[in-house]
Amino acid sequence: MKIAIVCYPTFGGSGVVATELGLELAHRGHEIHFITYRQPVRLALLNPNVHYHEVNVPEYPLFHYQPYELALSSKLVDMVKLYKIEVLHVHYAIPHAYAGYMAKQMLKDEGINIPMVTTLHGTDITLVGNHPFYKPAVSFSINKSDVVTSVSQSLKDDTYNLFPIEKDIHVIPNFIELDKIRNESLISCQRSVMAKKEERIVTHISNFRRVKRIPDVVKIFYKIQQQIPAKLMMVGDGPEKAKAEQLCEDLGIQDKVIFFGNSNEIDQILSYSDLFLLPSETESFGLAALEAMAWSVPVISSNSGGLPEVNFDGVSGYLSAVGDIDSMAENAVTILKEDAILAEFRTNALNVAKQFDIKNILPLYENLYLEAIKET
Ligand code: GMT
Repeated sequence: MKIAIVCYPTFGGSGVVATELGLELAHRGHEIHFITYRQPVRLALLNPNVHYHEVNVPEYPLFHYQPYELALSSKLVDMVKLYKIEVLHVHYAIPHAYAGYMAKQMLKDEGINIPMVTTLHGTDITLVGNHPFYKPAVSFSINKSDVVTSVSQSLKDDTYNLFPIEKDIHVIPNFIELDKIRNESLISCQRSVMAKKEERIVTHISNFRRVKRIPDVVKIFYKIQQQIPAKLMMVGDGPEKAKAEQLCEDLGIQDKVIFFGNSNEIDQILSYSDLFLLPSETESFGLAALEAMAWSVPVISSNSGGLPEVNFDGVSGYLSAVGDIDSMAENAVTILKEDAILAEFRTNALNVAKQFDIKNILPLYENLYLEAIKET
C-alpha cells in the first residue's frame, strides 16, 4: 500500500509511535510518505520505501498566526496526486485530522477518493482537544474520519465521554520493536559512569509538562534514596524542568540526580536503569513505561488513564493513586531492596512488554487500511 503518515516530528509519544509504525510498514514493503513540518526525530531515511515531505508555511507580514493547517492540507493534496497515495493516516487529532479532512474534500472535487485513518493519542482528547476553542473542530474531524483508532480502551472511553462521537473507535495499543532492542545489546554499558556499583538507577523520561507531575518524581526519589543508595536519571525537557532542578537543590539531593535534557540515547539509559517512575496525572497509554519494560525495567506509576492497561499491578511494577507519593516510594523500595525481587520484576516487565510487540500490533493497522481502501 502507499500510505501517507501525518504526525508531530518532536520527541512526544505520538510522533514516536507514528514514526516507528511507518518504518515498520516500510520494512514490510509498503511505500510510506511522512508529511510534517520537520523530519521526525526517530526517522531514518535509509530505506527506499520511506519518503519525507516537508510542509513549509511561507512567512507573510499579514499572518499573525502561520496557517499550518492550510499548508498541510495543500501538501497532502499535492503528494496524494503525485505519488498516488491510497490512504492517509493522521496521528493526533489537532490539527492533523482537520487538515486531512480538508485535503480529502479537495481531492474529492478532482475525482479522487482517499480514506483517512485518525489515531487519537491522548492530550488531543483529554487536555488540548477538550478546550472549548477546539472542541467543535475536533468532534467534527473525528466524525469525518473514515476510521478512528485510540491507543487504549481508557482513551476510547474518554473520547466518548468528552465528545459527541458517532464513529466506532478501534483500540490499537501502542507497541515496541523488541527485536531492535535485543539487537542493540551491543550498546556500551555506561552504568559505571552514572552510578556506583551498589547504587540503584531510577529513571524518568518525559516532556516535563505539568501532566507528568515532575515534583512527584523528585519527591518519590527523595524517599527512595533515604532507604536505598540510588541515583535518579531525569531525561527530557519542558516547562517543569527548572522547578525540578530547584526542588532537588532544596531537598539536598542535587548530587544524586542527573538531568540529561532531550536525548536520542533513550535505549542506552534504559539499558542500565533498575526502575522507571511515571506518576502522571493522566496518561492515555504511557509509551515511555512500555519502552522501559521492554528493557526489563519495572515501572512505578499512577493508576490513571491507560496506565493499568500497560503496567500490571504487582507484576511489571506497581500502580498507586495519583499523588500518593508515599505508596509509590514504598513500592519502589519493595522492588529495589533485594536483587532477587528486582530480578523477578525485571523478567515480568519484559514478559508484559512482549504482548505489545510490533509484530502483533502492525497487522491490526494493515487490516484497517485495507478495509478503509475497500470501502472508499
Ligand atoms: O504526554 C506525552 O508524553 C506526549 C503525548 C503526545 O501527544 O505525544 O503523549 C500521548 O501519546 C502517547 C503515544 O500514544 C501516549 O503514550 C501518552 O500516554 C500520551 N500522553 C498523555 O495522554 C498525557
